[in-house]
Amino acid sequence: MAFKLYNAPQSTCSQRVRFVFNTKGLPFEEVKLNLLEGDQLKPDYLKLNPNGVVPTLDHDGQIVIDSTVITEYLDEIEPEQSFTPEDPVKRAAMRTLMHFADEMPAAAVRVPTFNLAFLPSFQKMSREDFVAFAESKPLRREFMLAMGQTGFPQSEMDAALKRLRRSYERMDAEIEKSGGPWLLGKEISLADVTIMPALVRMHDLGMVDWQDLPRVVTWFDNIRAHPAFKPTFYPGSLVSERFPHLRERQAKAG
Ligand SMILES: N[C@@H](CCC(=O)N[C@@H](CS)C(=O)NCC(=O)O)C(=O)O
Repeated sequence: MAFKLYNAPQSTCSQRVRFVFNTKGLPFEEVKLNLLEGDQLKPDYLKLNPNGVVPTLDHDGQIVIDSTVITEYLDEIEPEQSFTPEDPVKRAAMRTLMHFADEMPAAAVRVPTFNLAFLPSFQKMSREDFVAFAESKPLRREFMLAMGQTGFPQSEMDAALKRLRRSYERMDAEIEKSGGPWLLGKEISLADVTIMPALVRMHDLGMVDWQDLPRVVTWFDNIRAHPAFKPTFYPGSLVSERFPHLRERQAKAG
């Protein structure tokens, strides 16, 4: 079995898949795409993933796209170290939380990420190049054009931060209901893996807003202590490592 993962070190969706690979100890070849240079929009890549995003899995020539689909696929073909509960009702609860993670924190985290991490790179582009880059994106065209080269307005930032806060509160309620320490109870599941990168990103941006939710604090400590965490977030996986202006911002904030 040969696995090739087209991904990007700092991509939150890629991090979900790397976490599953690393937990299972499955060797995989990593093809690293530079998303700011548009590797994901090149014709050969679009043949693999018409959405023009990472990650994409090539498993012995079979292509699987979409991070949550890939993580479920990996769990099906390699059930050792399973992330999926046996009980169908619990499976359904896991998938519900995976959908929630995609719709709420994973979508909301793009606003602070783009405004704080990526915007300076887009500001260096000419207006024409920026619009052409945005328009070449199958999935994120309108998102990029809405951000423009001045960034999302404060009202959008505030709304995204509120959506993130409600996501942490939802996590807190789920952990309380299941008895923890993970979202569905004693065993880590794909729900935890799916939601994880949004919290890592907010932590990386210096915008932690869950300190008053001790169950979420413990959850975050636990996932960072998981053996798969370090190999997943290898050096260069954090936006603060890639963009020096973020380190300056964090240093100023103390
Ligand atoms: N639903 C997709 C979303 C993938 C996605 O948004 N990937 C981002 C990185 S986390 C990307 O490739 N962005 C490139 C772009 O916006 O051009 C998945 O879960 O795989």
